Amino acid sequence: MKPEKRIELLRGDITRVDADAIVNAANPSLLGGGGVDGAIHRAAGPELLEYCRGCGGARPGEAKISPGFRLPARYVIHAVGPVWQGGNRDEAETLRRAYLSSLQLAEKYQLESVAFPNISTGVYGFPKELAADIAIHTVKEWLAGHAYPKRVLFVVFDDENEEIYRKKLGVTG
Ligand code: AR6
Repeated sequence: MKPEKRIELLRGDITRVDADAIVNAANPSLLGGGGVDGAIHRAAGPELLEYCRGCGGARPGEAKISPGFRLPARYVIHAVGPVWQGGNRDEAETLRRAYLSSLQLAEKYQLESVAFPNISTGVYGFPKELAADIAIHTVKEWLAGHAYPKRVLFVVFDDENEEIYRKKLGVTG
Protein backbone atom coordinates (compact mmCIF):
# COMPACT_ATOMS: atom_id res chain seq x y z
CA MET A 1 0.00 0.00 0.00
CA LYS A 2 1.21 3.53 -0.77
CA PRO A 3 2.67 5.34 2.28
CA GLU A 4 -0.02 8.06 2.03
CA LYS A 5 -2.76 5.45 2.45
CA ARG A 6 -1.19 4.26 5.69
CA ILE A 7 -1.39 7.74 7.28
CA GLU A 8 -4.43 9.17 9.06
CA LEU A 9 -5.18 12.50 10.70
CA LEU A 10 -7.15 12.70 13.94
CA ARG A 11 -8.07 15.64 16.12
CA GLY A 12 -8.33 15.22 19.87
CA ASP A 13 -6.83 13.82 23.01
CA ILE A 14 -4.21 11.17 22.22
CA THR A 15 -4.82 9.41 25.55
CA ARG A 16 -8.19 8.28 24.13
CA VAL A 17 -6.72 6.81 20.98
CA ASP A 18 -6.96 3.06 20.68
CA ALA A 19 -3.73 2.41 18.79
CA ASP A 20 -1.12 -0.27 19.55
CA ALA A 21 1.10 2.54 20.77
CA ILE A 22 0.75 6.23 21.43
CA VAL A 23 3.86 8.37 21.37
CA ASN A 24 4.58 10.72 24.25
CA ALA A 25 6.36 14.07 23.80
CA ALA A 26 8.54 13.47 26.84
CA ASN A 27 11.50 15.23 28.43
CA PRO A 28 14.89 13.56 29.06
CA SER A 29 13.95 12.48 32.60
CA LEU A 30 10.97 10.46 31.26
CA LEU A 31 9.36 11.24 34.60
CA GLY A 32 6.39 13.25 33.36
CA GLY A 33 5.63 16.93 32.92
CA GLY A 34 2.92 19.13 31.44
CA GLY A 35 1.16 19.08 28.06
CA VAL A 36 0.61 15.74 26.41
CA ASP A 37 3.12 14.11 28.80
CA GLY A 38 1.04 15.13 31.82
CA ALA A 39 -2.16 13.92 30.15
CA ILE A 40 -0.60 10.53 29.32
CA HIS A 41 0.70 10.00 32.87
CA ARG A 42 -2.68 10.96 34.36
CA ALA A 43 -4.59 8.61 32.09
CA ALA A 44 -2.13 5.71 32.37
CA GLY A 45 -2.02 5.86 36.18
CA PRO A 46 0.85 5.91 38.67
CA GLU A 47 2.23 2.58 37.41
CA LEU A 48 3.58 4.44 34.38
CA LEU A 49 5.75 6.76 36.47
CA GLU A 50 6.96 3.81 38.50
CA TYR A 51 7.92 1.97 35.31
CA CYS A 52 9.62 5.04 33.84
CA ARG A 53 11.81 5.44 36.90
CA GLY A 54 13.58 2.29 35.77
CA CYS A 55 14.08 3.47 32.19
CA GLY A 56 17.17 5.59 32.79
CA GLY A 57 15.91 8.62 30.85
CA ALA A 58 16.49 9.36 27.18
CA ARG A 59 18.45 11.95 25.24
CA PRO A 60 16.82 14.32 22.74
CA GLY A 61 16.17 12.28 19.59
CA GLU A 62 15.86 8.99 21.49
CA ALA A 63 12.78 7.00 22.47
CA LYS A 64 11.93 4.31 25.02
CA ILE A 65 8.90 2.05 25.24
CA SER A 66 6.68 1.21 28.21
CA PRO A 67 3.37 -0.57 28.72
CA GLY A 68 0.24 1.59 28.41
CA PHE A 69 -1.15 0.50 31.80
CA ARG A 70 -4.67 2.06 32.09
CA LEU A 71 -4.60 3.58 28.60
CA PRO A 72 -6.51 2.04 25.69
CA ALA A 73 -3.13 1.83 23.92
CA ARG A 74 -0.99 -1.24 24.68
CA TYR A 75 2.27 0.71 24.70
CA VAL A 76 3.58 4.22 25.16
CA ILE A 77 6.65 5.23 23.19
CA HIS A 78 8.34 8.06 25.08
CA ALA A 79 10.16 10.20 22.52
CA VAL A 80 12.24 13.22 23.48
CA GLY A 81 12.11 16.08 21.00
CA PRO A 82 14.43 19.08 20.89
CA VAL A 83 13.87 22.38 22.65
CA TRP A 84 13.73 25.03 19.90
CA GLN A 85 16.70 27.37 20.35
CA GLY A 86 16.49 29.36 17.13
CA GLY A 87 17.25 26.62 14.61
CA ASN A 88 21.04 26.39 14.65
CA ARG A 89 21.37 23.69 17.28
CA ASP A 90 20.47 20.70 15.10
CA GLU A 91 16.86 20.97 16.22
CA ALA A 92 15.47 19.73 12.88
CA GLU A 93 17.71 16.65 12.84
CA THR A 94 16.92 15.90 16.49
CA LEU A 95 13.18 16.10 15.79
CA ARG A 96 13.64 13.76 12.80
CA ARG A 97 15.48 11.31 15.04
CA ALA A 98 12.73 11.45 17.68
CA TYR A 99 10.23 10.29 15.02
CA LEU A 100 12.66 7.72 13.61
CA SER A 101 13.51 6.25 17.03
CA SER A 102 9.78 5.83 17.67
CA LEU A 103 9.23 4.14 14.31
CA GLN A 104 12.17 1.81 14.95
CA LEU A 105 10.56 0.69 18.23
CA ALA A 106 7.23 0.20 16.45
CA GLU A 107 8.98 -2.05 13.95
CA LYS A 108 10.83 -3.97 16.66
CA TYR A 109 7.54 -4.65 18.48
CA GLN A 110 5.70 -5.27 15.18
CA LEU A 111 3.03 -2.72 16.04
CA GLU A 112 0.14 -2.31 13.62
CA SER A 113 -0.72 1.26 14.55
CA VAL A 114 1.16 4.14 16.16
CA ALA A 115 -0.28 7.55 17.06
CA PHE A 116 2.01 10.60 17.19
CA PRO A 117 1.33 13.95 18.84
CA ASN A 118 3.02 17.03 17.39
CA ILE A 119 6.30 16.53 19.24
CA SER A 120 8.15 19.69 20.40
CA THR A 121 5.47 22.10 19.13
CA GLY A 122 4.12 23.00 22.59
CA VAL A 123 6.31 23.93 25.55
CA TYR A 124 9.45 23.18 23.51
CA GLY A 125 8.56 25.94 21.02
CA PHE A 126 9.45 24.26 17.71
CA PRO A 127 7.82 26.14 14.78
CA LYS A 128 4.72 24.14 13.87
CA GLU A 129 4.96 24.34 10.09
CA LEU A 130 8.55 23.10 10.03
CA ALA A 131 7.79 20.42 12.64
CA ALA A 132 4.93 19.11 10.48
CA ASP A 133 7.16 18.98 7.39
CA ILE A 134 9.73 16.95 9.32
CA ALA A 135 7.14 14.63 10.91
CA ILE A 136 5.32 13.90 7.64
CA HIS A 137 8.48 13.49 5.57
CA THR A 138 10.13 11.18 8.11
CA VAL A 139 7.03 9.01 8.47
CA LYS A 140 6.40 8.77 4.71
CA GLU A 141 10.00 7.84 4.02
CA TRP A 142 9.91 5.18 6.74
CA LEU A 143 6.63 3.68 5.53
CA ALA A 144 7.96 3.46 1.98
CA GLY A 145 10.70 1.10 3.17
CA HIS A 146 9.14 -0.79 6.11
CA ALA A 147 6.10 -2.99 6.75
CA TYR A 148 5.73 -1.92 10.42
CA PRO A 149 3.99 0.04 11.73
CA LYS A 150 1.21 -0.64 9.24
CA ARG A 151 -0.59 2.61 10.08
CA VAL A 152 0.48 5.96 11.49
CA LEU A 153 -1.99 8.38 13.03
CA PHE A 154 -1.08 12.04 13.43
CA VAL A 155 -3.09 13.35 16.37
CA VAL A 156 -3.51 17.12 16.35
CA PHE A 157 -4.78 18.91 19.43
CA ASP A 158 -4.75 22.62 18.60
CA ASP A 159 -6.33 24.60 15.73
CA GLU A 160 -3.03 25.67 14.20
CA ASN A 161 -1.62 22.15 13.94
CA GLU A 162 -4.94 20.85 12.61
CA GLU A 163 -4.89 23.45 9.85
CA ILE A 164 -1.25 22.73 8.98
CA TYR A 165 -1.67 18.94 8.87
CA ARG A 166 -4.91 19.13 6.87
CA LYS A 167 -3.14 21.19 4.24
CA LYS A 168 0.02 19.11 4.12
CA LEU A 169 -1.80 15.76 4.08
CA GLY A 170 -4.44 17.00 1.62
CA VAL A 171 -7.33 16.24 3.99
CA THR A 172 -10.55 18.09 3.19
CA GLY A 173 -13.94 18.35 4.88
N1 AR6 B 1 -3.38 14.89 23.14
C1 AR6 B 1 -2.73 15.20 21.99
N2 AR6 B 1 -1.93 16.26 21.85
C2 AR6 B 1 -1.78 17.07 22.92
C3 AR6 B 1 -2.42 16.84 24.17
C4 AR6 B 1 -3.26 15.68 24.24
N3 AR6 B 1 -3.89 15.35 25.36
N4 AR6 B 1 -2.07 17.82 25.03
C5 AR6 B 1 -1.24 18.65 24.35
N5 AR6 B 1 -1.08 18.21 23.08
P1 AR6 B 1 3.81 19.59 24.61
P2 AR6 B 1 6.64 19.48 23.75
C6 AR6 B 1 -0.27 18.78 21.99
O1 AR6 B 1 4.00 20.90 25.26
O2 AR6 B 1 6.50 20.77 23.05
C7 AR6 B 1 6.15 18.47 28.79
O3 AR6 B 1 6.15 19.14 30.02
C8 AR6 B 1 0.05 20.26 22.01
O4 AR6 B 1 -1.03 21.00 21.44
O5 AR6 B 1 2.99 18.56 25.29
O6 AR6 B 1 7.30 18.34 23.05
C9 AR6 B 1 7.23 17.39 28.72
O7 AR6 B 1 7.45 16.78 29.98
C10 AR6 B 1 1.30 20.32 21.15
O8 AR6 B 1 0.94 20.44 19.77
O9 AR6 B 1 5.22 18.86 24.28
C11 AR6 B 1 8.42 18.16 28.27
O10 AR6 B 1 9.08 18.79 29.35
C12 AR6 B 1 1.94 18.95 21.33
O11 AR6 B 1 1.00 18.16 22.05
C13 AR6 B 1 7.84 19.21 27.35
O12 AR6 B 1 6.50 19.39 27.77
C14 AR6 B 1 3.26 18.97 22.09
O13 AR6 B 1 3.18 19.88 23.17
C15 AR6 B 1 7.82 18.73 25.92
O14 AR6 B 1 7.40 19.78 25.11
